[in-house]
Order: sequence, then structure tokens, then C-alpha cells
Amino acid sequence: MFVEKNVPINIENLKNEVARYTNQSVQSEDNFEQVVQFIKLEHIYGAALEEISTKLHILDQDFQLKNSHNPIHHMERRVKKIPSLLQKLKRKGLEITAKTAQTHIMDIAGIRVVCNYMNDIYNVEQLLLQQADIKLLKRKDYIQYPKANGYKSLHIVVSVPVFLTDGTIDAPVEIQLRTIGMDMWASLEHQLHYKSGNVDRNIYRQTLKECALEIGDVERKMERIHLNIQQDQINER
Ligand code: 0O2
Repeated sequence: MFVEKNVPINIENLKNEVARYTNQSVQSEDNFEQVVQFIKLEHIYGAALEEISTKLHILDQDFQLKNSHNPIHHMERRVKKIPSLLQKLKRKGLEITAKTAQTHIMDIAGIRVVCNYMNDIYNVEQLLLQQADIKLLKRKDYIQYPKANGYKSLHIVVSVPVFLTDGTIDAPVEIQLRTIGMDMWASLEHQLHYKSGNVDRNIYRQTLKECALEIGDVERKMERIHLNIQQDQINER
């Protein structure tokens, strides 16, 4: 199952957005050309996301067929909206062009893969990376090395070929793999960023850190039960 958010493109709004970041005239040809390039980029990364989603979906189904277990609980995917992309380019002090975005921004296409157990995360990663057309570009294991706030997830950026009418482009896709518990934690922690009041924030931060450890313990216990049940079923065959 995919959870996906799609907002229709509004050219006039985009012309204004791009002009705001580049200080170009809204009506200039250069401005319009940049808008066109950004829209093309969205199209390519949307296609890359489709390719990766399909691969993950097939792997999940095949795993189920052979092991009577679905490693993937659900997936969420999105192509970064052009205004957020412009904001990110600016924040990183990069030139506001689609070409720069293509070279330097690795999370234009992003998919979150929520797995049932921790073992599933590394199985899915391994199964995907062994595919001949997938290249690993970047890997950060926040499960083995959690962030100071308690955040856990495995982040990988892979490149996947996208076959277009005029050739093939290798596009990067950021994949965040995490368990249901890690996902629940990250969603709540994300909410904290919108909470005002320093005192509240600090109390919540400490409690959330404790929650991260407790969730980890519970998930490990449940995974052990799951593996034992699976082993019993194999022995009974
Ligand atoms: P969004 O809206 O989720 O896309 P980058 O910042 O992308 O240039 P970096 O520094 O390698 O690259 O990022 P990293 O560490 O791989 O993390 C990128 C994404 O992971 C974030 O995306 C979040 O989605 C998630 N993430 C990382 N750390 C935390 C955390 O402490 N809490 C939560 N809730 N999520 C986290 P963005 O860019 O923030 O935004």
C-alpha cells in the first residue's frame, strides 16, 4: 500500500516562486525556462519513485511467497514540491537552478518504507541493493548509531535508471527504512518542531528520548517472539 500526496502544478505560482528566489523578473524568458526545467525534474523524479516503489512492492510479495511473511508494512512516497526544493537550494547556499538541484539535492524523490521488524529493514535493503540496475550512493545507519535525540532509521540514497523517450537518466531516490515503532516516534518528534515554548520543548525532548529506548526494547522483544513462532512453524512442517 502506498500513501501518496499529489498537488496539481500551477505555472503562474511557480513563476512567482522561482522569480522570488532568483531575483529575476517574473515575466522573463529565463524565469519561464527555469520553471520548465523544474517541472521536467519533477517528472523524472516521479518516474524514479515509481521504479523504486515497484521494485520494493515486488520484493515484498516475493518474500511473502517464500517466507510467509511481509517485511514491508506500508510505504509513503513523495516528490519534493518545487517551492520546498527552492527553499532547500537557498538554505544550502546553492545556485537556484534545476541543474544544481539535480546534482546536489539527493532527496527530491523520497520513499519511506515502514517495516514490521528490524530484521526486515536490513533484508529489504540487501535485496534491493543486489539488483543490477541499482547503485548505492549514500548510506546513514541511524539504527546502529541513533541520533542524540533518539531518532532511528536507515537512510540510503540509490540511483535507478529511468527510461525516457529520448534516453536514460540515472536518478537518485532517498529511501528511509524504519520499523512501525520508529515511524511512530519520528512522527511525534517531527510535531515537536512546530511546538512553541522552550520549557515544554525540553521536557518533551527528554521524555521522547526515553520513549525511543522503550520502543526499541518492546520491538526487540516482539521480534524475538515472531522469529520463534516462525521457527516453530518450520520445525512442524
Ligand atoms: P523532509 O520534509 O522529511 O524531507 P539533507 O538534509 O537532506 O541534505 P542529510 O543531512 O544527509 O541530508 O539528512 P539525513 O540525516 O539523511 O536526514 C534527512 C531526513 O531524515 C529529514 O528530512 C527527515 O525526514 C529525517 N530525519 C533526520 N533526522 C531526523 C530527526 O531527528 N527527527 C525526525 N523526525 N526526522 C529526521 P528533512 O530534510 O528534514 O525534511
